[in-house]
Amino acid sequence: MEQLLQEMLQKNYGKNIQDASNEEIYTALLEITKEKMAGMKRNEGSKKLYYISAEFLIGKLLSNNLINLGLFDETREVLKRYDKEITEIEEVEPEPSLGNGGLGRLAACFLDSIATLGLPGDGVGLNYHDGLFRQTFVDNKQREEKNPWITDQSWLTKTERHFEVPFQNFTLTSTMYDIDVPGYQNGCNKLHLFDLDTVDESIIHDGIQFNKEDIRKNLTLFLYPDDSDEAGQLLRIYQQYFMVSNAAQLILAEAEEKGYDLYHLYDHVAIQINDTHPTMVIPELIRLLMQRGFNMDTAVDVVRKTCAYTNHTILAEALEKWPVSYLEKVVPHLMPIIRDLDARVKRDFHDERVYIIDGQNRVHMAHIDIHFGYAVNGVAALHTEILKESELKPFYDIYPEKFNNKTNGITFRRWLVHCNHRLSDYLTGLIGPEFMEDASNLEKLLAYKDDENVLADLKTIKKEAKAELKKYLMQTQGVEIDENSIFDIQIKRLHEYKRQQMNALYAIYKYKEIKKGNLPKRPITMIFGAKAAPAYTIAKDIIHLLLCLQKLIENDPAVRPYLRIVMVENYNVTKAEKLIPACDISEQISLASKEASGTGNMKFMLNGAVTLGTEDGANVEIHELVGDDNIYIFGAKSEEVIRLYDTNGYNSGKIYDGDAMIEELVDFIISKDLIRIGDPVSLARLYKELVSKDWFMTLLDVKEYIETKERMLADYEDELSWERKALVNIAKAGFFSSDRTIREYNDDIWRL
Ligand code: F58
Repeated sequence: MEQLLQEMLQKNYGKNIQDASNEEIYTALLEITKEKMAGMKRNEGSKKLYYISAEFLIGKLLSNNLINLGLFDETREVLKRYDKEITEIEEVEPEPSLGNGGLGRLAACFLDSIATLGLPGDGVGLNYHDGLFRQTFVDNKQREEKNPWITDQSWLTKTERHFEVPFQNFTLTSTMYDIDVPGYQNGCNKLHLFDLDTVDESIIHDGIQFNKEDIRKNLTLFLYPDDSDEAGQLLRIYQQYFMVSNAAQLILAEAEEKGYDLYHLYDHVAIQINDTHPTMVIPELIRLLMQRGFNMDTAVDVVRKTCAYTNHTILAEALEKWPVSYLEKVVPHLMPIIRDLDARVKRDFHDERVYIIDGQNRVHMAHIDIHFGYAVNGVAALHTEILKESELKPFYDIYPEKFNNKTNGITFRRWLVHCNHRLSDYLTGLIGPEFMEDASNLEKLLAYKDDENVLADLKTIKKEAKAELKKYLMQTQGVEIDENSIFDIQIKRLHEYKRQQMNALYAIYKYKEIKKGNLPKRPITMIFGAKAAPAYTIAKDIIHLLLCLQKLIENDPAVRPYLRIVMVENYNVTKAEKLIPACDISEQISLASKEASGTGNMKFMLNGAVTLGTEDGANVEIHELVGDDNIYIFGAKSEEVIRLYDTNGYNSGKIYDGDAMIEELVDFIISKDLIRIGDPVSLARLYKELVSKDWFMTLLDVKEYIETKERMLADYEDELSWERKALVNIAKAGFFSSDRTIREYNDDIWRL
């Protein structure tokens, strides 16, 4: 590596390592890595997977690619010899802004595991120039800015592949960009990102505003552009069709290049539809096969044996339903096919809950996936049960054989080896390196459960990570935190069902206790990271509340030494990698039944944090694995929550009126103390939402939440027993390796 780096720096800049800047070293390493990946063997086979997804939240790639190529340690050593830190070189790399949350990060973990297992499988998505927005805080509120990430030297390689994508009045020519996905000690796959050469970033103004009608210029500017009006919704349909038409054309082109018989496409291709955004790939493939001479029945049959669908949520708002009139405007050539599919369903089933086109002339995208795909999976055991027993019950009754569970996973290369090399090195020393190949080997750690030296080492490792986070927050946001405090962290999309507002009520509780003189044994640092969708008003109000509380406490010398709130600006993968190793308490407090799985919960556990959570999503499986002693569970169970929804039995106002403590906490949102700092309209709106609606039942669980957190904080003081909990969590995390998840997808669904 030393020689390669010297040569590259000489060639590019006429410099040696000693004199090169971090930018120059980064670029040289990028080029070296790209060359190495270009020379790698491709994962091949007679059947290939195409994972189509609107999001791929891949994070920075340099370190991970080096790890998977087996070059990381060597590179780090070479740089050290020249007094350079690889972590500082990495700072130069922009983070690709191609995802929103768990769904997109899952897709990225899956690409890593697919390549690592040697399976032929590529990702297909869009090359958003400005990604999801970049978040800044102004006047204690979220502001959205564009988030450009594509630079001259990047991981993207422009290819010679172009496809013609037809829309109602015009046809667009796409360009395919590729990012190599190297497996860990295995072959390489690709992420294909489609784009338009005519996209024009200069049309963006005032944050993230732009002309929504100018499709040639705006198509791939943003992920999830504002869809609060018709033009915005049409733009999303344009994006989705552009993505899937390119995917379908690529799939057929590759199959034809290999000489496959398209009548047996399913022997050579599996298509995974990640959430409903890529659903139009079904009618599009049918259309393209019919262009090649298939009749409709045969095309439907082939496509049905090729496509599988993953559901990531039971929230109605995310199950897309497009008005027929919108589809007619954007993709009129798909409508005859969609109508034909609808007619088939209406012919075979007399239950309007399973129709594709409903009585209000809306097309239910998930229904297309379920009828015209061969597999439907949920992403954690509880979630899949809820799909089968309530949300998708009418479909489960028709097609029980299609439904299956695939509990999510995370790649340990990024979420342990890369983000927490101290812990990973230590584990390797203690239990050997086999866990890198087969994560279930982490259980060997259980042998040290009562070894005080090991427990003390784990504590030291955590402390070092906390000190590092402290440094990072000082450098990036100018806030100074106390590394001896308890780090209590909630990082995830801002959504009412995830209940950041309940955590805010805890902060209010603690603030008031401290004011009364009930000081905690140890200071608490509450850390949040979250972006709110730009049009989601209440989510933005919750961010405002958190920022106001942060300000209130910062300026209160009586409270500040004991309680801090830090809202991390522009939370993303890079920041998650710094926060997770430093965490003591992992907040997983969604309303039971609402969080399909969660994956942050797995990352925290793997890094030795203890979960404070509800019986929701994958928390249920974490609980089963670690046992009652090593997790803190509270709150209503999913059956109760579902019953409350079904019977209209929840009334937050009643809880508020009937409990003086809850009333006091909620009232604080509109107290003089906060109104002085914040926007009275925003705070009052949130207050009103909680007392008069509270759709995600914050007040139902808040008391038990506070009690459980208090117990947890007290338990933290018993050092050995806390570290034992951390150890058990690490040891039991092996199940959540995405290598396991992908093996299951392959065994049960893809059969590559
Ligand atoms: C997430 N979904 C689930 N959706 O919420 C989480 O429980 C699960 O672990 C994860 O998928 C992976 O299965 C998610 O991130 C979105 O970001 C939506 C995208 C479309 C707009 C609405 C949000």
